[in-house]
Amino acid sequence: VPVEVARHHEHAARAGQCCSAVVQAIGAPVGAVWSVVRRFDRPQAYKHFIRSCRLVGGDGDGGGGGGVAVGSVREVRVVSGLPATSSRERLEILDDDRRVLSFRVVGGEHRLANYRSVTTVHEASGAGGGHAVVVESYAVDVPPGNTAEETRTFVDTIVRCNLQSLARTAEQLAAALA
Ligand code: A8S
Repeated sequence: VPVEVARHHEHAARAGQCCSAVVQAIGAPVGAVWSVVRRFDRPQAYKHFIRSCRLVGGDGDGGGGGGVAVGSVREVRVVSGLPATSSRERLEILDDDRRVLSFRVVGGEHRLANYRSVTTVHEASGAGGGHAVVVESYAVDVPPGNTAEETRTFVDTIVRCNLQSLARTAEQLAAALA
């Protein structure tokens, strides 16, 4: 992993915050994986806890080709059964060359204040090509009444589910295009 990409995962967790990272191997080419990850306007394509998503403005300028610009804000509605109903999230980094996406939570009804995450997609070495590794790291405030460990367990579970689902989605996409 190039050092300038690895640096994106060095979260400066402040007091009262916790951070962690999840790694997922995917049996699909990096291009297929990135094409799913980069769609900040369509997280529900693989994040199954998200029921719907709409862009609500922000200072992103839109941009054609099925993408959105840095500064765009999305509002996601969450499926029932979670301690949350909605989240407002701002796109912070979208780097198509290095395959880096980062967003941060700017509002909503949930307990993960100041959540920010960075997702990077990498070519898997070995395996004869056509495989990827995704790294997703985050930092978040520890909610009042919870410990850092409880918070990490909760968020790691969501992120792991999302990345497993991303793997299935990208693998199906790659198979359909083969
Ligand atoms: C993501 C990552 C996370 C999303 C969390 C951790 C969330 O959408 C869900 C439940 C919550 O309690 C918080 O990449 C929040 O989406 C599924 C609404 C933010």
